[in-house]
Amino acid sequence: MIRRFSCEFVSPFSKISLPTDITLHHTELSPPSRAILLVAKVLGIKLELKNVDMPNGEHLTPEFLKINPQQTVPVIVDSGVAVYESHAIAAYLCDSYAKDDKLYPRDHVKRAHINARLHFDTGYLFAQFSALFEDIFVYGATEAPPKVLTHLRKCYDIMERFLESGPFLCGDHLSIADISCITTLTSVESFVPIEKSRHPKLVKWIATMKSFSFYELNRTGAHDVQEMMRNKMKENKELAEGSAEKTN
Ligand SMILES: N[C@@H](CCC(=O)N[C@@H](CS)C(=O)NCC(=O)O)C(=O)O
Repeated sequence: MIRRFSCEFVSPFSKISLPTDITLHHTELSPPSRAILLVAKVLGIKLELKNVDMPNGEHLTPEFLKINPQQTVPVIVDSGVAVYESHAIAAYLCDSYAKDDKLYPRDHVKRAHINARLHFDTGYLFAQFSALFEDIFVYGATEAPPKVLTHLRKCYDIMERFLESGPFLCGDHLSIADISCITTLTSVESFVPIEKSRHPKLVKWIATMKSFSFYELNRTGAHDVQEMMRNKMKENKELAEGSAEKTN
C-alpha cells in the first residue's frame, strides 16, 4: 500500500515541501527507515510511503531484490533510481534536495566527521540493535545477551566523548549523523538505561533531539520495537520453560 506522506508537519528548517517523485520502502519499526522519515521532514521533502511487510518476507521477493540486493529497508526510489543503506540515502537526499548544506555540509573536513559518525551508527550502535533483535527473533533469546549490553554501554561512552565538542554529535550543528543515531539509540536504550551521572552530555543530547518537532516521526516506532522485543523474549521464555517441564 502506498501512502502519501503528509508534510504539513512543520520542520524547524524548512516549511515548504518539495515536489519530488520519491518512494520510500520502509517499516516504522526499523530505526534506519525512521531516520529517512526524519531527514525528509527536516528537508521538507515529500515522500510516497510504501510499507514493506517484513514478517511475511516481502523484502525477500524478486521484486524487492531488484531495488535492494541487500534485502533490507529502507530503500528509496527516486524517479526510477534506487538507493539503499539509510546513511547513503540521507546523504543523497541532502545532496539532491537540501536548500543549504547545514544538515550535511559540503566542507570536506566537516563532512568527514559526519561520515565517521554515520559509520559509527552502522558499525557500532545499529550493530547492537541488530544483534539484539536477531538473538531474540532468530535464536530465541529469553534475556538480552550480556555481550550486547556491554557493547551498548561502550557506545554510550563513545557518544559521550563525541559530545565533548558541542551539543550535537559533530559540534554545534544538527547533522544527519544526529538523526541516524537518535533513531537507533531510542530503539534500544531501555535495555541499558542511560544514567545522567555517567553520561550527562548524552542525556542532554537526547532531550535536545526529542524537543525537535520532527522527532515525533520517531516516537511510536522506537517505543513499539522495544516492546516487541520484550514481548518476544517473554514468549521465548515461556516456550523454553514449557519444553523443560515436558522433559522432566
Ligand atoms: N545499514 C543498513 C541497515 C538496514 C537493516 O538492517 N534494516 C533491517 C531493518 S531495521 C532489515 O531490513 N533487516 C532485514 C533482514 O536483515 O533480513 C541501513 O542503514 O540501511
